[in-house]
Amino acid sequence: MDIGLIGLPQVGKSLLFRLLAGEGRGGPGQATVGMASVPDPRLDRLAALYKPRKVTPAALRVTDIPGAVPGEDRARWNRFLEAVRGADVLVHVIRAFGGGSLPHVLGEVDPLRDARLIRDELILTDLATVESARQRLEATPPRKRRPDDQALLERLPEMQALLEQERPLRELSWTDEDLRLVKGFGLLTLKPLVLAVNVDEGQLQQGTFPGEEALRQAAAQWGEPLITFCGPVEAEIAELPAGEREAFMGEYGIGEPGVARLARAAYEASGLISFFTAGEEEVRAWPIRRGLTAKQAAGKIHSDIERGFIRAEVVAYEDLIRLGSMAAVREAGLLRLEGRDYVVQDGDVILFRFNV
Ligand SMILES: Nc1nc2c(ncn2[C@@H]2O[C@H](COP(=O)(O)OP(=O)(O)OP(=O)(O)O)[C@@H](O)[C@H]2O)c(=O)[nH]1
Ligand SMILES: [Mg+2]
Repeated sequence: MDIGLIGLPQVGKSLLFRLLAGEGRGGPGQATVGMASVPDPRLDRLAALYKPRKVTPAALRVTDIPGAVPGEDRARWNRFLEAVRGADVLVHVIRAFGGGSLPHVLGEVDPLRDARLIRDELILTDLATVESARQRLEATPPRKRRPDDQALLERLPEMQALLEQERPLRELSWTDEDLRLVKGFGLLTLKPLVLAVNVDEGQLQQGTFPGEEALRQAAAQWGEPLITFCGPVEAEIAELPAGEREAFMGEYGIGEPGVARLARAAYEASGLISFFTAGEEEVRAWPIRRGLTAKQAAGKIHSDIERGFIRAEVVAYEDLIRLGSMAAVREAGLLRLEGRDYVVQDGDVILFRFNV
């Protein structure tokens, strides 16, 4: 799963990237790649219970994509789209922070305009892709069409109609089979998108930024989560010793770093859930796609555990925390023995039994 940081130039993407993933790998003008951990308060509670040697949060790949202005530099814009194709979830970083010494690339600071601009460009790009695929298939004589072509021809007009209404493809309902059919197209508006608004210190203190209400209304209508953060303040939080962070954030009226909320929003938007493994050695969160079976989830840990799967011993996170120990869970009859086809739920704490 790869989160792509997208947006106009000079909005704070690279600063956000460093906050999420540290230095990363890549060159000037190229997409930079790193790993971001996804903070989860449940993991901390489990760690407090087990006091393990090691605590491992879920992690996501993050790509910092150099910003581009639609319609300005074709080559740069195409490089931008190419990088966007490679991401699974998009975080659109939008500038709300005020002028100062750095003018906005489009002049005025206007968060809703920027959100619309990128959204509309991604929709237009998909429309062009869908139209040309449709024309190509319609021009192919029926006897020369490949097995998938007929199914595609049935699906493409609906996609095109939606895009023509300036709405993204993620609004349609997609089966795994549909997704397989369009996989090669690299459609951009199928990807979940999170809006990340970069505010300045004054706006953070006031708890709002100019244009917030209009942007929130649009985001709600689009079904896109919206997170605000202040790059420079986040950088200060990250530098503080853990014990001083809470008091510092309290001065700004925030309970949790914006980057933590953002990582979690991207994680949730991508359709991932977490199951946990917990012991004296390690407490760990494992990201999986919703709907995976116990046997498939075991394979995320090690292929041997999947192959030799016997059963999963499962307790819900809430039950374990409420009762305070595995022994108490067992006594209360809340430790479930599940077979290979059990569908893993978010927050399951699992011990896999297997033989190799
Ligand atoms: N005032 C203020 N300046 C910021 C903030 N975030 C970033 N900047 C400044 O904006 C400039 C650009 O920040 P970057 O993070 O490099 O921007 P970017 O979005 O990666 O830009 P491109 O890589 O060109 O697309 C830098 O000079 C930062 O210091 C912010 O929250 N407030
Ligand atoms: Mg950058």
